[in-house]
Amino acid sequence: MYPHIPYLPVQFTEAEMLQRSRDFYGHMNRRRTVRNFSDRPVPKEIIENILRTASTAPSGAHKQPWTFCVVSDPAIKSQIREAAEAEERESYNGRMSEEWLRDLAPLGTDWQKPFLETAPWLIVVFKKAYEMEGGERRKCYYVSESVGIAAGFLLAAIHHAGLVSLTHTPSPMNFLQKILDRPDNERPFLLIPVGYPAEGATVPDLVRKPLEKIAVFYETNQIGLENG
Ligand code: IYR
Repeated sequence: MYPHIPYLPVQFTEAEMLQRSRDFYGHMNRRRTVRNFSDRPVPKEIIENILRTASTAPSGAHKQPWTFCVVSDPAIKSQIREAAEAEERESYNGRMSEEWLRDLAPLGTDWQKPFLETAPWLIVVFKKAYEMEGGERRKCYYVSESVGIAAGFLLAAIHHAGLVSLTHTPSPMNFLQKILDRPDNERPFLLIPVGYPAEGATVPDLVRKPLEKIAVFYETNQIGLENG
């Protein structure tokens, strides 16, 4: 067992919590997936802090089953773009269903992925199907859940820093394992370009579902109690 230490609670008054929860929602609601990136450089230390934040995510048995591969090398970015576009070209020209293409049409995406070279940093998130420890295979648990949560923290940290990201999922993306020379236990999960938005960048004017559409509350039935 780990030695246990007192939890240091982050404490606020109810009024402060109300304000903070509102403010945080307002801040997160401004996050948008951006597809047009500026090539303006972003200091490495900002990226390092963002990655540290991502790695604070909870994970099954605290295995932290993720590796973040961070690419700024233009030669590697070009290789990634070329391989991603080759797969995407095939996907858009036959591998994706009619329904899928219709669902994507409002977003205006296509097989071309210039942002893979323009964005100053590409973060490639790998999930670890298992871990190697001293030549031995060790299990990881709830890997997709854990890495999905870490990726969520990553996107929030990128936004919090004032940068933009794109959750890109070239498919299939095993080419990333080869280009980045990752071991057998690591599988590519998401490819996330990070940087500043291009000047004049636009985003689709989409609407997020209201609370009533995304949440169901089960509370004590006050009327039932009074009558019962
Ligand atoms: N991977 C492709 C297609 C794509 C799929 C979904 I679902 C999106 O929300 C957006 C794009 C691409 O990156 O273009």
